[in-house]
Amino acid sequence: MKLFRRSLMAALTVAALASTGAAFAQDFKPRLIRFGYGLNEQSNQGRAAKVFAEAVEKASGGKMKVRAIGAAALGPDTQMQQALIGGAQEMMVGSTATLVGITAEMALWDTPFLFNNTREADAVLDGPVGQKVLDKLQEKGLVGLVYWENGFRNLTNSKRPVGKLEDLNGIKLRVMQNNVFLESFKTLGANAVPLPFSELFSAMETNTVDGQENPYNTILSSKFYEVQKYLSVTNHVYSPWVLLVSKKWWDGLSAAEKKVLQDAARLSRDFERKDTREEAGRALADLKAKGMQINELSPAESARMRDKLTKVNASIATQVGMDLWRDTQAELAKLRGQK
Ligand code: TK8
Repeated sequence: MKLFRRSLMAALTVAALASTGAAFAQDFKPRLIRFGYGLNEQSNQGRAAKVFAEAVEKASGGKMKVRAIGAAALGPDTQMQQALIGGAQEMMVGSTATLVGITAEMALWDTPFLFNNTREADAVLDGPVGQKVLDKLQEKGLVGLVYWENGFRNLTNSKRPVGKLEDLNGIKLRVMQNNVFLESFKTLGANAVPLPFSELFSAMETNTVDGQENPYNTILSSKFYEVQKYLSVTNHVYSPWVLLVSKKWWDGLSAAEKKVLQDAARLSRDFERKDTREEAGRALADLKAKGMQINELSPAESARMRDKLTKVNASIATQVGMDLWRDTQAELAKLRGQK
């Protein structure tokens, strides 16, 4: 009996040691965060991803490691979103527009001419309306941390300068994969084709599509000037990017680890917006130097485009819910000092 007890004790000690060893090893194995994004490393998205990665590593004392993987190497936005929901990938940054199929409220940001400037965008996105939209992601298995700036979108194509609505007729235009973008550009008379961003360059190169719309920064960093001759300044919508975490993975983090990610996310947001705006300020001259032909819409034609696009507002309001729509309009009115 005594002997039995002694060997049992020995066995327990060995087991205890083994489990302490395992816990020890786990504590010192850094948490690996696969962070995917769609643009290349030299883009504003790539630069900010690097800032985020460094901030996480520093604040966690090396216990959390971000492996930033760009150029859609982990798949286009929609594929990464599913990987996050399933827990196969930890984080990503991507367009809010491609999230609409998962969280209908994201369609709010696709409202044409919603923001007049970046001050309005920052205030609404970082305020209660922006937070309400982020919160909606949770029930779908995603945690939204912050919005980055993709920017005001402008048209490019290989056919002709777009100076008025009618110039869009018959132009095969790639749009982001969502019904608001599809409806908006159909309304404007273009032949709108939804396509993932990762397929866009080669689609333009092979003339599968004639054009696309994106902020100056992206037209530059993705070298669209190599396959697009005309750039028409439309500023038709402001696109945010959103920093997403897999909720499945997030729920297993300690409060301290969550804070590291939240703080780094805010830091990366502030860096990203500043960097993006600086680059956008120079980009038009750079694109001209690369050989693009740039035209602005006259105020009258710009107004016609705006008018025409108000048609899609009703369906966006229905999609996101009337309360959210009204809250947004009220916040904008307050920002514009209209009361
Ligand atoms: C990059 C995309 C891109 C977006 C688009 O993955 O798809 O046109 O503007 O920034 O999210």
